[in-house]
Amino acid sequence: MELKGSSYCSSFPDNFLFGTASSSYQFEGDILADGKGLSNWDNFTHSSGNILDGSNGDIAVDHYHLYLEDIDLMEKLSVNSFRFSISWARILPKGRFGNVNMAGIDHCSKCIDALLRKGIQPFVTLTHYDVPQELEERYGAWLSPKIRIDFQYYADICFKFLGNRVKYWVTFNEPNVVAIRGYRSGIYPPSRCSRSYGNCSKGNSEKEPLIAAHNMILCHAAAVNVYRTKYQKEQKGRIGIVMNSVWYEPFSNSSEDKLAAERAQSFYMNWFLDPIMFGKYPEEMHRLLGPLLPVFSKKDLECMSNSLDFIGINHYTSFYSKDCMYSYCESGAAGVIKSEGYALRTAIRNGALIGEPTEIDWLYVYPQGMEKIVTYIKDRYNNTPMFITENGVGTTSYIRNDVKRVEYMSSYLDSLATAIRKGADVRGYFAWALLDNFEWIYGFTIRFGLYHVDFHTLKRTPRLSAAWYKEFIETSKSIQTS
Ligand code: GBH
Repeated sequence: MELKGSSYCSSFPDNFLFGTASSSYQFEGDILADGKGLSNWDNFTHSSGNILDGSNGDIAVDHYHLYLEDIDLMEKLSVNSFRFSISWARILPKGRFGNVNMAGIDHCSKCIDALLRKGIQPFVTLTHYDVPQELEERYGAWLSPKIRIDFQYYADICFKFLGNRVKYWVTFNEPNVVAIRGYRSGIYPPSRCSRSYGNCSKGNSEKEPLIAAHNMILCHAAAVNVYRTKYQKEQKGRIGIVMNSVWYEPFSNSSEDKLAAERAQSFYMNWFLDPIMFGKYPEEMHRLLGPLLPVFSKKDLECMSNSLDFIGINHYTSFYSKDCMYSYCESGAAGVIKSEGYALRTAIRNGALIGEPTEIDWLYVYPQGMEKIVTYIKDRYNNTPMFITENGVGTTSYIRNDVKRVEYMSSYLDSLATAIRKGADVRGYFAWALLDNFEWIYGFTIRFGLYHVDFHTLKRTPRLSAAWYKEFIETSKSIQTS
């Protein structure tokens, strides 16, 4: 096998976590097993027209039953960590309005024990897009401040029953994507948006993303607060949040485009990280949104700033960012441009793409973006410990000899190694994903796995990238210890 990429020579710090990532809805299946309640995603995928191939996560890749087999695959890959999420509705089928489902907790407990027996650290997310449908129906989930009580209660239960074995907790996966896709474009549940932004019958694309985000930030802070006051001292774990990150490269050298790229970051990632770290929204958001931006009360602020131990970064792609504040932008509805900080996101400049296109419409190969986004976060957030909680590339074809995926991972890891050598405190990397799985609105049409999954027989077969990743990890570990 030919192994491309100079990252072979770069060493990662001692105790660096190399893992693969997953999420409950995309992997587990058996959505009614052992007393589980329905989630917003169960509800959404069962309404027709929402998922490209009409599929759903009822079976997904049956990880709920095949987890021991999957952990064996991880052992073969030589990974020392596994990122997965807990399905909130398995633990609390009706949120705080019903019982704690001990069968759901037992299942998580068994997974964690099985991982630890193989020396694989669990890296556990509390919500990866999914919430109990009950909470959506009772009070509109993220749109209501009531969700804080539910999320804090749920987090407390997870820490209580599982926290003695978990050293890494994540409150949210990509709350920025939840806010944008659930409440601005409406393409994720609860499908809310204004007509001018998408195709929804109810919602307000200007206000609701901001409200949902605000409540998610408060939920995050509440969960961290419970962890720190009740559990952290004894359990000795760390807690953070995972953001979707895009590197925004200024469209030109003009100061207008540089400011636009800065605003794009503020309206996407700093939107959450600034309040969590500094107790306030980015200055640009205040300036451009004015009274639309929700306000933190004095009491909220008490438990908010510095409310994380690490920043999780999902990074896949980069875009150019073009100014629309000082100059006129022809494309994009005026409202959309405003809600993205008057910065237009585009992959093309003077007829050339920012990077090699892939079979995924939003994903361009721009490995330098990895070093740039990590360095950006390091500088803005005082080199808070970071984990690359997702990175990878998808294909629409069945391909087993996935040379493109190997090239992608190799070049992004190389770029990450450069950031680390220049001083970024990055402590782990998780490939998305261990297996092909249910890719949200794309259903089963996009494959991100190091292992191919036959969606009929559910048989897992390693791709070239699995062998490559294994060798990469083993080489890095041997450099660390030599
Ligand atoms: C991650 O999402 C998810 O965490 C994971 O579950 C998923 O399977 C994986 O990536 C692969 O897609 O329209 O403003 O949101 C990343 C999905 C899709 C989020 C593209 C950002 C574009 C910007 N991303 N999207 S926006």
